Amino acid sequence: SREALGPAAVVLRGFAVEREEALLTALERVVVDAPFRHMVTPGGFRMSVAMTNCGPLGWVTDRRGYRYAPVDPETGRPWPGMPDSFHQLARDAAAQAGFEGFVPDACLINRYEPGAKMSLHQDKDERSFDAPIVSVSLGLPAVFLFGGENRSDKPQRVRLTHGDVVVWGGASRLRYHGVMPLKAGLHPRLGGHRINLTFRRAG
Ligand code: MD5
Ligand code: FE
Repeated sequence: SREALGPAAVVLRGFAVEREEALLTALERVVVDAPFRHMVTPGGFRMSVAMTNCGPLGWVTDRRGYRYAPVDPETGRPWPGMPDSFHQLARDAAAQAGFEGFVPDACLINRYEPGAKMSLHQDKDERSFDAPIVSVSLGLPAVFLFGGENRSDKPQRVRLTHGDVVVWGGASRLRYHGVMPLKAGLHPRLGGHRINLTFRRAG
């Protein structure tokens, strides 16, 4: 099914479910080369969400700031290649939401454990805001906060569960958003975690 969250934000409920085995097998290979790590914000706080990346560019944060980088600062090697199953899912979901020809060059992989959250923020480290962002939820459910153009706008709460894919484009691309602290639980395939794949055109 296809629900509009906003002017250019579409939830494709369960879109990734039939691809979960391919996605999770590919994910296991990515994290062998680029393990999950807790990055530090420019303000010196350790993020509660563990992250890694695949594809030509990876999003990183440290005391120097936020940026996209071609090399994993932890390993000194390029990020692992973007698996075909990831790339195809992102392309197919974007097309389903009306964005034909989406070619991501960055996939940020976020791993939430119980209590992990993401505070309200905007995604604005990308070179252009013309391309959409495709976000894939796997594992434990989360409450997503979908705010407005100003930090003070009261966010809508949206429950995202295993296999849900959201495509954010156009006017929604710069809206404030976040994730509420994850509630403990047990997902049959991912155990006590939520994984989010965030596909972007960054460079
Ligand atoms: C997550 N991750 O569930 C989310 C999914 C991040 C992040 O926010 O920056 O890693 S991406 C949700 C998103 C992206 C772009 C625009 C909007 C939401 N939005 O307009 O609400 O781990
Ligand atoms: Fe974000």
